[in-house]
Amino acid sequence: MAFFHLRPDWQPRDRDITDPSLFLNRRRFLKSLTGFSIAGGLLSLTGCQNDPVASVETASPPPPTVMSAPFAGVQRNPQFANPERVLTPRELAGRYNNFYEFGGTKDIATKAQKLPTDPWTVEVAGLVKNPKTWDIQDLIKAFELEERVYRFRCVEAWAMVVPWLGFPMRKLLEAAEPQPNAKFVRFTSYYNKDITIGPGWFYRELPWPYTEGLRIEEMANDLAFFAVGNYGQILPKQHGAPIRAVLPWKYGFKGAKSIVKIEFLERQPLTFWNTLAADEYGFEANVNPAVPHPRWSQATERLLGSGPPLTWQTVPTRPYNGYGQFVANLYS
Ligand SMILES: Nc1nc2c(c(=O)[nH]1)N[C@H]1C(S)=C(S)[C@@H](COP(=O)(O)O)O[C@H]1N2
Ligand SMILES: [Mo]
Repeated sequence: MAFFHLRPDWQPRDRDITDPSLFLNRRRFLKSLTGFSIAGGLLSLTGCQNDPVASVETASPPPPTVMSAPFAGVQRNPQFANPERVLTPRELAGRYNNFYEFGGTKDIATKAQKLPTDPWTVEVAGLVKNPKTWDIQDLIKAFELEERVYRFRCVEAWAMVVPWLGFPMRKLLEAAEPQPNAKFVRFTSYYNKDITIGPGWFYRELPWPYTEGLRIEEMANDLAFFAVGNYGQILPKQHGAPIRAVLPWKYGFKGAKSIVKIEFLERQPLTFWNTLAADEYGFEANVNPAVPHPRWSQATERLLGSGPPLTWQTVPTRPYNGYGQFVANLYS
């Protein structure tokens, strides 16, 4: 099946909707690491006022997704059909991205189009009975796909609601059969210094490739998901095509994009953000309104595109991003 030969019909727009205050924080942090500024354009101030009227914490589930050909017949999992919050418009989710390999600005949707996704393999390695290098198309065919509408929470205190297409991580775990001494998993993102790593030498100093990790029990949890599409279409490159992790009870940085390697390990792995600043980006990184980030509160979050047009609505942050019933027992 010519699955990933198809290109998403997504088109970048000229206007950037970066939120300056939050973005500058991380940018300042990156700058503080070396004392050099990241090259970048002026930030737009459009669309940053709240819409006090919009009711975004709605109880009605979003309408069914129109599935494009590769996903025809894929069903929404009824357990994850109602995020009790308005769906983020696809075009907003697809142009407000973090993908530092392509730079520190919010226009990486355009820059990420350089990512070569065909051919693509995912190596499953380390402490497993069945190590295997999967062709992405075989990997997708191996597991039944489903749709899940998840709340998503970035550590920068913005949030969105996205319908992802993919399969639970547990299915890959069962296929790989970790050995008893495998306690952690590490995800490694695509890295090619000639294609990625943003502007200038500064980026070469960061601990590439981007890596993230989980405890095995976290990977086995119902919520842990590999996404290969969203909004009924194959995953746009800026969202981490052709396969990325989605861990809705954790801050967004835990969800490594464009995964090329999945390794099972005995020890907790070093990860990208944790290596840069362990006090700011913990390994566990569960969404928690009671624990502020060292440089900002996590008590509330700003919902991307939650009012007309391009406004942000401030809503309370939920413990575990509202998924405590699934995961709280992992942390007792
Ligand atoms: N490889 C890689 N994965 C990544 C990142 C990144 O910079 N590189 N950013 C993370 C962060 S901070 C967030 S919030 C989410 C953003 O996902 P989205 O752009 O699809 O919304 O991707 C995460 N995964
Ligand atoms: Mo993030």
